[in-house]
Amino acid sequence: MQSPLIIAISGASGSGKSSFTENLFSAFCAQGRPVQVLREDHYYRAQDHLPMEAREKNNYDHPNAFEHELLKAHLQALRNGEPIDYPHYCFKTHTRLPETERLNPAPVIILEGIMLLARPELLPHYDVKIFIDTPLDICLMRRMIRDVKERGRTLESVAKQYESTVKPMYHQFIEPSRFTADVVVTQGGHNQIALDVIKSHIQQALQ
Ligand code: UZR
Ligand code: MG
Repeated sequence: MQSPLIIAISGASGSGKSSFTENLFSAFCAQGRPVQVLREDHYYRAQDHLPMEAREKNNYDHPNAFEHELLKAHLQALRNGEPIDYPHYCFKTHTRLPETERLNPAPVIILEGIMLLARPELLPHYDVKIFIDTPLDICLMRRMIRDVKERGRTLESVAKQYESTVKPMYHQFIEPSRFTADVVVTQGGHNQIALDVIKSHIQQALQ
C-alpha cells in the first residue's frame, strides 16, 4: 500500500476543528474513499492513579496533558501500513477507558486536536497542516454550549477553566502554532471554499 496522506487539523477549543474534520470525512465517505479520523483528545493521558480532585485540577490545555509519544508511535505505525490500538478517553472521569479500538491504516488519515501543531517533533509526521482560525469569543460561546450539553459541566466551571487555563494556554501554545500551518482557515468548520481546496488537494494526492 502507498504511504497514507496524513492531515493535521488544529486550532482553539471550539474553533470548529471537529466540524471541519466531519465535513471532510463525509465528503470522502460519500465517494467511497476510506478515510480514518483520529482525535488528539483520545490521547489525553490516563489518570487512573490520581484521585478525582487532582484530575479536576489538571491543566488539560498544556501539551504535556497528552501522550504525544503514543500518538507519534501510532502515526509511524500507520505510515508503515500497520494497525494501531486507538485509545478512548472519558471527559467525565478524566481518564482513559479500559478498551482500545483496533484501527487499520487508510489511504487518508485526518487528525484533529488543539496541540497538534504545537509540538515541533510531531510536525514531520504530517503531510498537510491546517489551522482553523476562529475568534476566541466565538470559540468560548461554542464551548460553553458543548461542554454543558456533552461533557457534563456547569456554566461556572466552563467559565473558570476558560479564565484559568484555556485562554492563557491558547496564547502560549496554540496561537503561535498557527505559523507552522500550510493553510489557515478563517470562519471555522463550514468554510466551503477552504473545504473544497483541501478536498481537491487530497483527491490529487490520491491519484
Ligand atoms: P476540544 N478537557 C477537559 O475539560 N477535561 C479533560 O479531562 C480533558 C480535556 C478539555 C481541555 C481542552 N480543557 O480545552 C479541551 N480544559 O478539552 C480540548 N480546560 O478538547 O479540542 O475538543 O475542545
Ligand atoms: Mg472538537
